[in-house]
Amino acid sequence: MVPAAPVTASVTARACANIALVKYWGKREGGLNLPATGSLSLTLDALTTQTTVTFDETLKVDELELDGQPARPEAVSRITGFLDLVRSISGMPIRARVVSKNDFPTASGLASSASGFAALALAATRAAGLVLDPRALSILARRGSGSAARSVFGGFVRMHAGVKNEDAFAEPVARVAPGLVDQVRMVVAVVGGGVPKTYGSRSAMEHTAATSPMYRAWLDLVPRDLELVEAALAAGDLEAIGTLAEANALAMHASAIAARPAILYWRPATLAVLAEVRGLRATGQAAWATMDAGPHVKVLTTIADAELVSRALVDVPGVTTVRISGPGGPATIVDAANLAAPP
Ligand code: 2P0
Repeated sequence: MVPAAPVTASVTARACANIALVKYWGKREGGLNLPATGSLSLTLDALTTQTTVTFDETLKVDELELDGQPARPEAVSRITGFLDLVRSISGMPIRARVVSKNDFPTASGLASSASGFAALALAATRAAGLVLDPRALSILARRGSGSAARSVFGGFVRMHAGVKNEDAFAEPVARVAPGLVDQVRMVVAVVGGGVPKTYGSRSAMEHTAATSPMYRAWLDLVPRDLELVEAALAAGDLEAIGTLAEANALAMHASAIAARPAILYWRPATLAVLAEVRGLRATGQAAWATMDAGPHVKVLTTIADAELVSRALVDVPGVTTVRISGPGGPATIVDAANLAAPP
C-alpha cells in the first residue's frame, strides 16, 4: 500500500487518565489484550498525557522520549509493538519518534498507561493518515493497555469485555443522571512521592489470575458490581456509586493480596488514608476511596466537599501531594502538521 501520509507527518494528542469505579483485573486467554470482565471508569481532567508522534523516514528504529528522558528498552519495545499495529492497519511503513509527557508521576499506579496509550493511539493513527471512529480507536488503544480503551472517552465510561477483538471496546455510560458528572470530584492522594511501583499491573494481574484462590470470586463479582453501578449512575445515587466503588477496589486488592506470593501495593499511609476516609464519612462528608495498582488513594467526593476532603488528606502522614480532579473529556488532537488528507 502507498504511504497515506507525508514522511514527516507529526501529530500531538492529549488524553486524560481514568479511575475505574469497577476495576479491570485479569485478561482472557487468546492474546489481543482482551479483558476477563467489563469495567467502568471516570475520566480525570487533572491527570493528562500529551504525546507527539512524528513519522520520519530517516529513522531506523522507533524512538521514545518519556518525560524528557530517553525511555528504557522495554518501554520502547512496547511502543514499537503498538506502532507496528498502526503500521499494519495504515500500510504506512515508516518508523516514528514518540515524545510523551505526563503531568503526574509515570508508572506509579496513577494510570499513566491509560492516558499514554489513548494519546498514542490517537496521535499515531492521525499521523499515519488514518481517522478512526471513537470505537475503533478504543479497540486499538486496548491493544496497548486495557485501561486505555476507556481514556478515549470523557466522563463516565463503560468498557465491554466482549467476546472478540471487535466488541471489546469502551463507550460513554448510556444513562447518567443529569448533572451528576458535573457534581463529582476525585481527590487524588499520592502516597510515597509517586515512585515507580513494585509490580507492573500487567504481570501482577496475570500472577493473580494464575495463583490467587480469590480470583474466581473476583470474576463472579464484577458483572454484579457493573450492573449495580450502572443503575446507581442512572439514578444519580452518589452514595451507592461510592459504596460500590470502594468495595470493588478492596475486592480487587483482596484477590491480589491472596496471590502466592502476594501482590501487595499498600503502604502504611494507604491504610491511614482509608481510615481518614471512613472518618470523613462518619462526620457526614461525601468520601469513598478507591485504589489502583499502587499505594495511592483516590477519593470520590462532591464539588461541595472536595476542598475539605483534600485538606484532611494532606495532613495524613505519608501523603506527599493531594490534587483535586474534575471529570475529564475525551482524547483530543492538540496539534497536527504535514498531514495528508484522510483517504
Ligand atoms: C483499572 N488497572 O481498571 C485497573 C485497576 C489497575 C487497577 O487497568 O495489561 O495497565 O496494559 O491491559 O490497563 C491497569 O492495567 O493493564 C488497570 P494492561 P493496565 O484501571
